[in-house]
Amino acid sequence: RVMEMALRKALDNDEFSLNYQPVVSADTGGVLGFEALLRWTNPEFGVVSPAKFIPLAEDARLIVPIGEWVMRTACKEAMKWPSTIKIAVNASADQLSDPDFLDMVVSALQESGLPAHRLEIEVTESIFMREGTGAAEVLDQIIAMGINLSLDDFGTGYSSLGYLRKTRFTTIKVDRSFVQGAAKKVPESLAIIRAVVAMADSLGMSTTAEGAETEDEVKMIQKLGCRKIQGYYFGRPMIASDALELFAGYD
Ligand code: G
Ligand code: G
Ligand code: MN
Ligand code: NA
Repeated sequence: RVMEMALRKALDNDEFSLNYQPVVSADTGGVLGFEALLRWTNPEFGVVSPAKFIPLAEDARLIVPIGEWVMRTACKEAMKWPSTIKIAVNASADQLSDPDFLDMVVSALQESGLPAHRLEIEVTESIFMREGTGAAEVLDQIIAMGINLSLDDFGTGYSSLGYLRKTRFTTIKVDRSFVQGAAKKVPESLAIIRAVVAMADSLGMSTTAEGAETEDEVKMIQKLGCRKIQGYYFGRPMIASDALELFAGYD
C-alpha cells in the first residue's frame, strides 16, 4: 500500500503532531489534565485520521516507534504545564507486548523530568484478548511505578469483569455511546453508567465520561456521579500552544 510506504517515512519527515484534549473535573469544570491525540499530516494524503493510520501502523509494525515518539513528546509538553496537570497517552496492545515498553516509559519520564504520577497510560480492553502477551504483568508494573492507568472505551469491546478484578486501573473511561444514551434517557444506558460508577467506586477506581458535547450530557454525567468529563463541550483536541495558553497567568 502506498499509504504504508508514506507512514514508514513519517517519523523521519516530522509529519506527526500531537493534539491535546482537556479532561475536566465533573464538579468544578476545572482542567485536570489532557489526553494526547496523535495527528498525521502527509504532503500526499493530507490530514489522515488516526482511526485509519493507527491500525495501519500496527499492521506495519510501526506503532512501537511511533508510540515512543508520542510518549516522549507528550511528557516533554506536560512539563510546561502547572504541576497538578496530568497527561494521558494512549498505548496499543502491540506496544504493551513490546519487551522494551517499560524501559521506554522510564526513559521518557527521566528525559523529560515528568513525575510518574502526572502520567496516565490509556489501554483498551483489546489488550486482554491476546493470550500469553503478559499484558496483565506489564499493567501491574505500570501501576507499581506510580503511573496512572485507565481503561479506555469501556463497554464497547469484549468487556469482561475478570480483568477489573486483576488489574487496579486508576480510571474507567465510559464510552461516548453510553453518555449520549444517558442524556436521551435511554434506560439501558442510564443503568449501565450507574452500574459502572458504582462498581468503580467499590473498586477504588475513578470514572471519566467521554465525548460530552451538550449541556444535557454534562448535566446527566454530573447527576450520575462520573468524576471526570472529556468532550467537545469543554474542549476539542487542540494544538500544544493552545493547551499551554489555557494556563497563561496561572501559577
Ligand atoms: O483523536 P481521534 O478521535 O481522532 O482518535 C481516534 C482514535 O485514535 C482513538 O481511538 C484514539 O484512542 C486513537 N489514538 C489517538 N492517538 C493515539 C496514539 O497516540 N496512540 C494510539 N495507540 N492510539 C491513538
Ligand atoms: O478512543 P479514545 O477515547 O482514545 O479516542 C478519543 C477520541 O474521541 C478522539 O479522537 C477525540 O477526538 C474524540 N472525541 C473527544 N471528545 C469528543 C466529543 O465530544 N465528541 C466526539 N464525537 N468525539 C470526541
Ligand atoms: Mn483514549
Ligand atoms: Na475512548
